[in-house]
Amino acid sequence: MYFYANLIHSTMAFDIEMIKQVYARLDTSVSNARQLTGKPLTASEKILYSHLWGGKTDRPYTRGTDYVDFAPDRIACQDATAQMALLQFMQAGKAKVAVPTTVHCDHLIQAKSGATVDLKSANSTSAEVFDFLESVSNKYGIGFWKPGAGIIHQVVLENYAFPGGMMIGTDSHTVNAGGLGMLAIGVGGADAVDVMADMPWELKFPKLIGVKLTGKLNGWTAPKDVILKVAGILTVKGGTGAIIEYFGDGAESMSCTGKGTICNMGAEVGATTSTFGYDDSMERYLRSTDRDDVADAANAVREHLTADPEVYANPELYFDQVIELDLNTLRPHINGPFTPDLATPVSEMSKVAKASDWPLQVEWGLIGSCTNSSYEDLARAASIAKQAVEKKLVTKAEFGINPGSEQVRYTAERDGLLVPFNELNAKIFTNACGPCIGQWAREGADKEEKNSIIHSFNRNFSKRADGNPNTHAFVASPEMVAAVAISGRLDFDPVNDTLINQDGEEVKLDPPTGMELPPLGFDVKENGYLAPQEDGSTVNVVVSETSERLQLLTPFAPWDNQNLMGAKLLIKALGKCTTDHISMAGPWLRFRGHLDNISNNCLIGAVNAFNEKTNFVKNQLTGSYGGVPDVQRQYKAAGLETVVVGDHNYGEGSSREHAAMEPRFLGVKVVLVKSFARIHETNLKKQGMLGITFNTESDYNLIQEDDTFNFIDLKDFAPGKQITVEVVHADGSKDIILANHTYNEQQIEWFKEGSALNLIKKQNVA
Ligand code: MIC
Ligand code: SF4
Repeated sequence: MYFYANLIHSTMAFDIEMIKQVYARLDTSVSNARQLTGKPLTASEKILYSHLWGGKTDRPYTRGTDYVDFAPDRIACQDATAQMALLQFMQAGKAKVAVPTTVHCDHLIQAKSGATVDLKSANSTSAEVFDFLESVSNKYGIGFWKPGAGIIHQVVLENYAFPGGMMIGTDSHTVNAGGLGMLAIGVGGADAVDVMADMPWELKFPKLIGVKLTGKLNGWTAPKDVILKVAGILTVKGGTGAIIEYFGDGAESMSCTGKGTICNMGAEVGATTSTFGYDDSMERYLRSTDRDDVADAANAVREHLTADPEVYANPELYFDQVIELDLNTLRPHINGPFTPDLATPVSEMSKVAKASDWPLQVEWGLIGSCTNSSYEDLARAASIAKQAVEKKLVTKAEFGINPGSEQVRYTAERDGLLVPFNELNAKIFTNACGPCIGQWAREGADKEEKNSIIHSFNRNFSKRADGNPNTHAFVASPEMVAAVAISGRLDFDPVNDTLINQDGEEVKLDPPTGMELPPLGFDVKENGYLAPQEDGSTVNVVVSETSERLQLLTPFAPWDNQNLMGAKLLIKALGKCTTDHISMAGPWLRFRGHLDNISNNCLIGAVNAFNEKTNFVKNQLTGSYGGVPDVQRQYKAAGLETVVVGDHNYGEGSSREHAAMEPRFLGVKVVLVKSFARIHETNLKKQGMLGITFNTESDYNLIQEDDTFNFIDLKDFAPGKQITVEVVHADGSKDIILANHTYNEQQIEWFKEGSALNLIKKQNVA
């Protein structure tokens, strides 16, 4: 039986012994690494070198080149990705997970009427999935956070993250835990399965980007503006393959949850992760979240939990790239629409929005998501909402709020922070992802009208929040979201503009205020945590054969060791092709545990380069056009393998491995693109796909609609060796092009076996 573990651990942080062990080995591993590299170390390198699989190395690693095996301390999974991760883990033949692991139910809860009603309805619509996750967790020793407990990354920050630790999570925003000085990295489920099954976790040793923050945030500027600005500088792929390490007096002056916001949105620039060195703000946060034991243990090894002083004194000597931001002069920004890196200072929004023809009227202001739903976020946004009430302003847009966790919500309610929002008729949704992942029953969205919304989330890809391609979603800090929603204007600049109130008076909003932590401490009645049984061997996990939401996995077929000949082009995707384009979320989240059913969304959002339409590709067998999954199923039925061609940063965004498993399941064999986003590239490899890049980018232009591909030297697949692709056009003419790949020996084994999981199974049997 499950029991409420908060009764047991109330004076102790979760897994404190594991944390102490990590700290106990720091001294040796850090000095070893310093000696090997012959230089002072960044905070990131200290964490990397103290988490090597097997404990140590005898040579320094080359950043951006060497694949390294790591031993993460813990794993976090959310409901939408955990299903596939755990379905895979169930095949690995283990009795228990090898490292502390948690599952968080947060993605599958729709925001419609408000928390009470919505949670009840999610608990009934998704009962089958929640029950499955609960029983698998119970069986394999995994901590389970029930629906309504909160958003994975807030719950992790409040309970599990610790300075100097390394974790992986099956969600790209796992990186949020960098706010507490961790290296936390988003991965696909198959990567998590490796670690759950007591195997090393492999990562290319990242490059390092240093961001020096000087000065202090002031006025309307918030931590969010730091990352909105950095996103504008680095763009959606500028952080690829790198860890971003923030430092400087500006970093120290910021709250821990504010740091979390900055790290969280590092996912939007493609960074492997982001982090900060341990400082007082983190200590305050640990103590306030009832983890004095972790704070004390961290204080005892403080020097190892941040960079060596020489590094921050001369960052250009130790980082691959350095960016400097002065917080004194940083201004509030709004990013978007459709991409999180299009940064516009609020003061210029009027000009830019008019020139770009963005709808100026704002319909909704949404506050929440894992990136901005802390106590401080709610407090600062509430200070704006309160002014609106006091200054008799009528809110022009609707408000929706998703608190980050039950602990945040309970404490915020106790401290009266929700009162002004209620007075503005805001909808307080469940402590869950909600609109951020398209779980939003927005009235009228089906009319597909052009409109603007503003939110404090991290992603704003087309259709993401409400499914409407004409919704222009803008990203800003919670306090800016509040101000813009109150004014109802995208170009409202609270620093300079005034508003007219109910009495016809001109009023101005004062800059936000708000405590970083609750003065009376956090509190919660029922945190929603269920601890697993000590011995789960008798727990039965049931997956019904007729379920439309869950399906046991059938292993993918191994490679036949032959050159791949006669593969047809399925789609040549034009421009941005994120994981939302490859495997849409929103309504499709319900099929995340059923590979066959979810495959019906495969690439339906990708734009076909030949007709600029979505989900409309030529079937080379019949000459007719159809939806991508349908056409692909016809190729599969005909025994033909296929190729997907794509542009830059293919697979940007989420960690969802469905974006790799679906094409694999349907019979796509190769994804050939200009460049990949990190997690997606690994996901493809794990699932036994061939993910390769054009050696000459312009060769993308050679690919035509009726093309057939021959991979004429695939038999010699080897690390560092290019792959030759013969592209045969409809008129019989041919182009020979070269493709690059980043597979190492081990990853080629995955390809040979058909998937990484097949290899694990084989090794377990052996
Ligand atoms: C997202 O923000 O896109 C998600 C939904 O949290 C994803 C995970 C998923 O697709 O389930 C992510 O960021 O990894
Ligand atoms: Fe949930 Fe949105 Fe955060 Fe993803 S980005 S974990 S959907 S709140």
